[in-house]
Amino acid sequence: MIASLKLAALGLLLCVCSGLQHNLVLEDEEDQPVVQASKSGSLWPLPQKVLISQVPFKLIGSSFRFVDAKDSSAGASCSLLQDAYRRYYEYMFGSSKRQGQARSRKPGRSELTELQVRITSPDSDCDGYPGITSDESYELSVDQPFAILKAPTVWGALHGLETFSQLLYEDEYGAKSINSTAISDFPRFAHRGILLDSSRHFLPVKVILANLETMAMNKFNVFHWHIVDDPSFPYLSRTFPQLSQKGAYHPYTHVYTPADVKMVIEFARLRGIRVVPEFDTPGHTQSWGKGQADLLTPCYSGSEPSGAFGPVNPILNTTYDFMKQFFAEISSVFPDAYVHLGGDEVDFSCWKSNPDITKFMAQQGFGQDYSKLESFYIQKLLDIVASTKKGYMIWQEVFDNGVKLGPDTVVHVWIGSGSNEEMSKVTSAGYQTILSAPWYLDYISYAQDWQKYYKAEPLNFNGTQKQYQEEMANITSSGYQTLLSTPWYLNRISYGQDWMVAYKADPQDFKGTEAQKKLVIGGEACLWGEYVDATNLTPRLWPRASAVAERLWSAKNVTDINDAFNRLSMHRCRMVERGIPAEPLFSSYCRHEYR
Ligand code: CP6
Repeated sequence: MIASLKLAALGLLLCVCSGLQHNLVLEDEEDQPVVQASKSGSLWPLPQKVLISQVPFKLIGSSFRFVDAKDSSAGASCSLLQDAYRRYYEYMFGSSKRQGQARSRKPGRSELTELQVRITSPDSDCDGYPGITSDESYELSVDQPFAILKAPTVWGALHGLETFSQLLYEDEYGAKSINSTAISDFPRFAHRGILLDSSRHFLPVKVILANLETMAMNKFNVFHWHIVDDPSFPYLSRTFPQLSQKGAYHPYTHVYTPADVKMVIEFARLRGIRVVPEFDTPGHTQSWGKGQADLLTPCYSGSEPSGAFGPVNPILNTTYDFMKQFFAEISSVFPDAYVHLGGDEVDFSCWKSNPDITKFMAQQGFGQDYSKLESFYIQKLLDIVASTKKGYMIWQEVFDNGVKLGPDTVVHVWIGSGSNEEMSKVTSAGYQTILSAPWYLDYISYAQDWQKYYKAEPLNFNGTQKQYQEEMANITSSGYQTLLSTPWYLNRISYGQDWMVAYKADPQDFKGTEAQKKLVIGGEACLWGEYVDATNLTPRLWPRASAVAERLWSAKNVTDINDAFNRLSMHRCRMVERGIPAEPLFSSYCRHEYR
């Protein structure tokens, strides 16, 4: 038994990406991973049920084919599937140009030549869009004479193809094999998202597409597009083109045209990913004001307008006329059943300064409670959006302020890492919820940590504080020269393996009933854009977001951090091999380094 496990482990060590030597020398032995091959190879996120045998089959690019099963409800006419076959063929065997002649020789006895794909439900969803209720399950059997992938819909088939490609491994001569395997898989949570912010910095479409591609490798299924915010308005609206003309960083080069948006949505669809756009109001709207007069509240200094503007002006009818037209467009441009309406971080100071708002507050009997005014606005906005037949997501403040929400509203929890008290509150009120609080991937050491480095002073070591300063004092009092590096480790935002913190957070880890837990539909990793643009977005996001991917897909009890480390290291090398500049987890190497 033990001998056979060792053999399996050896076999797996030969996997495509496992040219990794984890010779870890770490400060905190207990928390840290040890050298070991996972019995699940390089699978990430880990499927619900996996049985990998020790029986290997050879795979040869020139004779291997993806084939639509005869009784499949989606075949050659399903371009989504055909497109996916091409993608996965290239991932597995490299660009088709390098492949030699077609099947001229007879396949060997232990060779696998076909993966048959069968969509079992009469409606394969090939030409539709994925949604919150889509069936993403699949079953994969790798055996002779061929492998079989069965899934009710194309969405499950896409996940199955990714898993199949992850089973492939390479020996030291580059020969590819796959072991006889049985997998039955489905996600633990239906909403598994990534938030990208294209307002703080413009993100070229190319970067967005590369991240959708990587999301598919990690079985993420929601792209939460925080498309506009205070600094810029890059969404080119057909109805209100002046919004981006005036509000984008540049009216032609830093905008998403209708064609760009279409491309993003279709690219995502072909990978089973929903695009949920966020148009955040009434706060975070400075850029809206540039192209839409009278939309924002004029702030006052004393009895005069100061020239500054605050949140959306909630007391004008024109505001709601605008929102009606604007969200009518949004609901037709974005096919997903949900839009995210924001509602976070509303600053009341400008509203407080404005005499017209003060008068309105008195008329409405709101007293000094500006969250009542915020609720007044949101209430009207929700009714407008509901009339476009869309569901909506909102940040938790909207719920906290007691706004009456539609029954299918999704409350997005982002405040307070760790303790999930808010999840408990939201679900006991009967609302669906998703968690982001522990997954601010930009929040490791949020803001300008260069200032910390800048402020550190090598000669400031009389007395107190930092250990390194004491050390400097010791060394120099013995008469030696020294130079300082301790406060200037710039290679990591938060030094060490911070993916583990994300990995350990569980959205359902709060006190509540089973009915409450069912309302937790998933989570999102957020990469806010203040410190991120095309130059650093991808390595900052991956593989740290992969930790979130496994938490949201795999079974609750998949928590072995050593096993996760081993699989994730290999998964990261696989992303690198596929051209994604995902950063390393720790000292290691990949067989095929990033080029
Ligand atoms: N932008 C918007 C942001 C944030 C939020 N909304 C944010 C706040 C605090 C942190 C990170 C991000 N930058 N529109 C809050 C949801 Cl730490």
